[in-house]
Amino acid sequence: MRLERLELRRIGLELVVPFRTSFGTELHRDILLVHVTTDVGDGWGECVAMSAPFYSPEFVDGADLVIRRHLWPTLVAAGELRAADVAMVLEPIHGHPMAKAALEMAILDAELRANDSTFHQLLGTERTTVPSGVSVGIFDDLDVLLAQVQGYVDGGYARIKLKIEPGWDLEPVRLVRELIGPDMPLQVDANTAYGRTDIDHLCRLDEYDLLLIEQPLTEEDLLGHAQLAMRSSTPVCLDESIVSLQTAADAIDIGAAEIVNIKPGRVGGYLAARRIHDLCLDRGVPVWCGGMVETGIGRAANAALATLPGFTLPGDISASSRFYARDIVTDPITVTDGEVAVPTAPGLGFDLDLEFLDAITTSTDVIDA
Ligand code: OSB
Ligand code: MG
Repeated sequence: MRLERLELRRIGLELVVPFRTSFGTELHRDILLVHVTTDVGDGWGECVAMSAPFYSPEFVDGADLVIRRHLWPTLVAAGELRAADVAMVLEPIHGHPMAKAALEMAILDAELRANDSTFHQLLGTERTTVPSGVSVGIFDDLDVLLAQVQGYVDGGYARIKLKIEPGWDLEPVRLVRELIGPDMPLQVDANTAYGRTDIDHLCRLDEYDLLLIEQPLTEEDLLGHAQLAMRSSTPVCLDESIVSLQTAADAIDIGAAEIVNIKPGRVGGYLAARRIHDLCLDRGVPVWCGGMVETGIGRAANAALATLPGFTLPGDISASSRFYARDIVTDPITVTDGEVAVPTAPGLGFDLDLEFLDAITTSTDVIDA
């Protein structure tokens, strides 16, 4: 296909409840959508960069700029293109995986729609539903946390993930375990909030029978995670550290990643995400699909990705209503019996509610090829 036009859309959405992690609190989302028009039709992608560079170096204004200044012109200069070529064409530009992933998504969505096929069909998988987990933020008050968790248990989620940080770890985990009972899958995510000197402390989580502990140490500290993995009976899972196929392979080899969280935005796209999945499957390392508080665009694609056979743990693919009162898609993801349905619509699997999208659009910029 040939690229003809890029539309950069910024939308504003409020979260139904503030989402606090060890790196900050979010309530108002400023999301960049990319809409690509080609000679065979159009497609949409969602950039998962957040407003500020607290989770990773990317942030939404930076993603917007690198797309218009570098990524889009490079893709246009490549001429005739398929979605599978995007990552390779963009390789000379260092970093910016979330910005790259958004463009690849839009081009993949366009390509699939043009062929009247789905991402699910491209992956060639059989599963029609995937297990749904929920990520629960940090609160000022333990009672508020327990009420939130109870709500998600009542909502049918297949597993609970608690955000933790120093001062909010052993006690919330103990109380939540007591509340949900021994059989409900429970895991924690520290978003790099601890250091190597906390390894003894983190081992005290072992008594709560957690599925995994996600990214307790800094992104660069693969060795520290390997040291924790040797000491702790709770499996160590990496999120922020896994930025490429190479880091995934190395982290597994040195024993730093007993489980891998796969987020397409963090690794530069859905096709790179699939390759990391394939590597982990080959090495016998379980994977699960992470979330970045996506709208229905990213949520649809994530649900399809999670049908791959190595995704043996529930993903952070919760109902749209966990974060948003109203989504930008016509058929928002819901949870039934702990599972979300893999979308069947052509393309990445969503149709936009254009009227609502227009109502929440804060800026639109069009760049012709
Ligand atoms: O570390 O998994 C994370 C949300 C934003 C940034 C980082 C993370 C998260 C989540 C997943 O915990 C939230 C979701 O989309 O369900
Ligand atoms: Mg995480």
